[in-house]
Amino acid sequence: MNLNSIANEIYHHQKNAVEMDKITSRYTNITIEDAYKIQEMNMEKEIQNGVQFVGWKMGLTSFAKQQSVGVNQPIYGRLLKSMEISTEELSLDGLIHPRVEPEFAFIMNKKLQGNNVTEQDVWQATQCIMPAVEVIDSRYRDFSFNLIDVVADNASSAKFLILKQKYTPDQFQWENINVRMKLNGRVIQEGKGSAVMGHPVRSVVELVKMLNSSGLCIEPGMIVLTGGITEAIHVLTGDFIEVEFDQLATIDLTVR
Ligand code: OOG
Ligand code: MG
Repeated sequence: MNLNSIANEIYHHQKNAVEMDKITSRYTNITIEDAYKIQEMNMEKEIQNGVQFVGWKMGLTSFAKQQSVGVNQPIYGRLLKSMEISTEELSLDGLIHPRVEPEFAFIMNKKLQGNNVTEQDVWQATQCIMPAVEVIDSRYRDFSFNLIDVVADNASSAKFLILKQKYTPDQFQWENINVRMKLNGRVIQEGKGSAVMGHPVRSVVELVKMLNSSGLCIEPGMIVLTGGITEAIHVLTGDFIEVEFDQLATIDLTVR
């Protein structure tokens, strides 16, 4: 088993938007550490190409998300500047079978590192919180994978959109914010901030601890997506998605 060649294979499928078979069905000895290593190797390729590494995403931090993909523990992935979309138009070019999910984005202004980090530490390092939408797109056939597969595929990262409106950490009780996703005018997912580990701030705490076990950290200026609040919804060309964050804002997405 050669991690470099597995990383190259996944990278090819990410870049060409072609489905692939799970790596765990072919490399039975592969470990979760190998999967994070593969993720890192592929991010290094992007950095070599001049793409900026802008932050981290947590995934599978809510029961709804864990249930929907059948993986029952949180994972993290890497966010690149090239994944960010800034208009409320979602192009499906380069995507296989995308899904959209509501998230909170934390913008950090201090370094966060170590195994003893607390919620208090995270609040002190949070510049602002913004409503966000993540577009995930597993490179695996039928969007089906296990823990190791999805980590190696950068936690299904594809695109993300962060609203311009910035909120200070103390402006709302984030665990009480209700979120609704409408597809073509019909509500199809509903959730609440508390769906993310009881409170989205805990997702950032958990991220710092997970990163620390690989000698990594959150750097000042980085974005952290704290994980889908509801299940993700499949989108097709022509769909209109409204993601409503009560008391905050609505993100409209037109799929092209
Ligand atoms: C894995 C990525 C999960 C989230 O917010 O839970 C994720 C997947 O569902 O494909 O981004
Ligand atoms: Mg997500």
